[in-house]
Amino acid sequence: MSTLKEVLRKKIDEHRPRTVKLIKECGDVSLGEVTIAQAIGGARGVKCLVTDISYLDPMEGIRFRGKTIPETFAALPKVPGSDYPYVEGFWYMLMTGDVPTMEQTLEVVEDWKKRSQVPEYVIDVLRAMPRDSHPMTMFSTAVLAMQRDSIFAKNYREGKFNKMTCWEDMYEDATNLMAKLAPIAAYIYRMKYKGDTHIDADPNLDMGGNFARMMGVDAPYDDVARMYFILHSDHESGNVSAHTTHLVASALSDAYYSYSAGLNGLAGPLHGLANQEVLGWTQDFMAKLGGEVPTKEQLEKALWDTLNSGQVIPGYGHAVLRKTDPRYSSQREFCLKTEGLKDYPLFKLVSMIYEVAPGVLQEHGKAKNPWPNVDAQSGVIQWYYGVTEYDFYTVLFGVGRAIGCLANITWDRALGYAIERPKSVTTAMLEDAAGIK
Ligand code: AMX
Repeated sequence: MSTLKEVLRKKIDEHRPRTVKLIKECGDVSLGEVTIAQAIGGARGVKCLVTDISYLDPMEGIRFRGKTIPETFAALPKVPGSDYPYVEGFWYMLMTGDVPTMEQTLEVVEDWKKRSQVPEYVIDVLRAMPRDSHPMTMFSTAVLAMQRDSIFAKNYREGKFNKMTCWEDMYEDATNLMAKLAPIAAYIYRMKYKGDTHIDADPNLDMGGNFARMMGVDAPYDDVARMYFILHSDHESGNVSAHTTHLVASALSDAYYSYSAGLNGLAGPLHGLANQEVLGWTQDFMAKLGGEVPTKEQLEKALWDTLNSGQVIPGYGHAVLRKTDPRYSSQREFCLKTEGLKDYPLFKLVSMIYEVAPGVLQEHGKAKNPWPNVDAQSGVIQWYYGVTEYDFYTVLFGVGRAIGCLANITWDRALGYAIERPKSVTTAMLEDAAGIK
């Protein structure tokens, strides 16, 4: 039995009475009313989800288990010779709320290694797909294909479902899936873009190190991977990928069904695909100028042209945040401290967009948040290290996002969260409520 699972069991036992008490004794306490604008407008700001894995403050940005991004990076055990922590240690922290010791972290590293072998049938499924399928379609299909191996689904089928212990099956599925996602992503990448050549994992490396190796990209891409996966892991529960994963899991669907669904939401241009869109927009714009870095005036005009043609400026705005996304800042800092990257023309252009776009969006007057989100910056780093196939960027996001989504649905099971079923009303009912009929 792993230390992580034992610590998690203790945490779950301690936490359960809090949830039971809240429902039984305080269930009628109101968290606010729902307006017509919220009912039509994507439930923005409606407080109806519960998670302790992360919290998003509109002004401060994300905290993982109470820690800001710099605090998270500072607290976790680092990979020897690296400035960045083990992704495996971060998984331990999101699951339990505790910062693991090096020993506890290395236990997870070993556990993931044992579970990381991608089944041959998944490779067959990927190879049977048209090679020009979007990599997100391939990634989500690979996750769904593995559903046949779900321990939760098997035990449920065999009548072994138990409300108090079923989180353990979810935990096993979540860990098995987490350990395989990076190798699957790297396999898709090399099959689609690198002449179908593949590189085996090195048993001496951690998840981030092995991902860089299997992608075929040299250091410091291992650090980029660690940073990227941690930054993209979780953004509380209301975003499309996390909410979809939670919603599907609430029907007692297993981790594979649930996360495959979450990935399909992540693939949308208003969500995870935005990082691909940002780079596409930026590259097209530079190409029109013959590869030159533009002047601020040229950039301002291009931003207005985009808005006037009815499109959004990708990488800007957010449903909750009202300032620069600290995940953007963290990646920007990486660029500024990395020789070569800080003078890279594409980074300079992205920095220039940061100077110009918020003013343009403010003048345009629609977006509630004119500041950049995580996606405005991440593609530049990938491009710089030679991962130029930007169709693939959302897959990277999907590997990272799994950490948060899978930790969340493990806790959902542990706390017995109910099947999700909000109530609909008709347009006539809204008109009635508003007194305009
Ligand atoms: N460019 C142009 N218009 C924008 C805008 C942008 N970057 N961001 C918001 N707006 C517009 C909206 O389309 C909306 O217009 P409408 O009233 O005509 O429908 C209006 O401003 C109000 O929107 P909002 O309340 O500020 O944002 P939202 O909560 O509805 O949507 C988001 C949030 C992220 C979808 C939106 O800001 C957007 O489309 N941004 C660009 C895409 C992007 O970067 N997505 C990635 C987000 C992070 C992530 O999930 N990976």
